[in-house]
Amino acid sequence: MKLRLINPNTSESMTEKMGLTAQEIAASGTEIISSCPDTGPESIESHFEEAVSVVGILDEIRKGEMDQTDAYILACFGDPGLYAAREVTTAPVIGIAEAAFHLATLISSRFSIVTTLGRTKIIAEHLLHRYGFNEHCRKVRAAEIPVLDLEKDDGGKTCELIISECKRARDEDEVGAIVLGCGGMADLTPVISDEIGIPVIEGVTAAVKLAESLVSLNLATSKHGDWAFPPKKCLKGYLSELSFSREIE
Ligand code: 2AL
Repeated sequence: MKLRLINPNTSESMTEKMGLTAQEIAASGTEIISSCPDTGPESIESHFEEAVSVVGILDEIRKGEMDQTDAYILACFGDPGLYAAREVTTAPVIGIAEAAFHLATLISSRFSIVTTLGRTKIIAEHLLHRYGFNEHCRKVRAAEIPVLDLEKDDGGKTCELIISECKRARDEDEVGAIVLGCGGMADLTPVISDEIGIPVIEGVTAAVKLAESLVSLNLATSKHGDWAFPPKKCLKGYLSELSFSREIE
């Protein structure tokens, strides 16, 4: 099967890194195609950056629809544009935050999230509420790392900050598992897991396994209900090129 991993930010190094992590965990018959939009923010740490990333994400879905994609992964922890993406394709679309929350609750009744910057905590909190995971999440924590610092070779300093915050979550929050709150942390999971000693769930790998499950079970995004294709209408200006709703229908 063919899974398209869309990095909603425009960092090519992060896209490549997440693609490699996804391919490593994927089943032998799964091909991971990783991509990021040409235009948009280089990292997503605010409501504004989330909002402006969505058109690029939908354009990557448009490209995927021309390439027989079996399922999509949105590899940013804010799951930007997830419901819009589900509207424009029948293929399953998995956001890494939602995927991680689901897997976490299957192995522990309570989890904490360790994300990047304090200002992104509210984004994770909105998602917990939206998806119905509030009861399961004890605390959203931030290691106070800008997303792009995860791309720097700093001799492991950034990873140490994440490990320290994960240890605080383990020792203070009464949780059985920790969810890592950024796609850029995907490759660090084995190192962090070894240090923490309780399950650490990371969204990119969680999403690969959920996408594979849905495709194997022949389950597609339902078009009966609010994820039906959007109504056919004229998109003006630069959005006129984003004509996938008409192509799909
Ligand atoms: C993210 C993420 O996963 N990628 C990005 O650019 N911003 N969200 C986050 N909370 O760090």
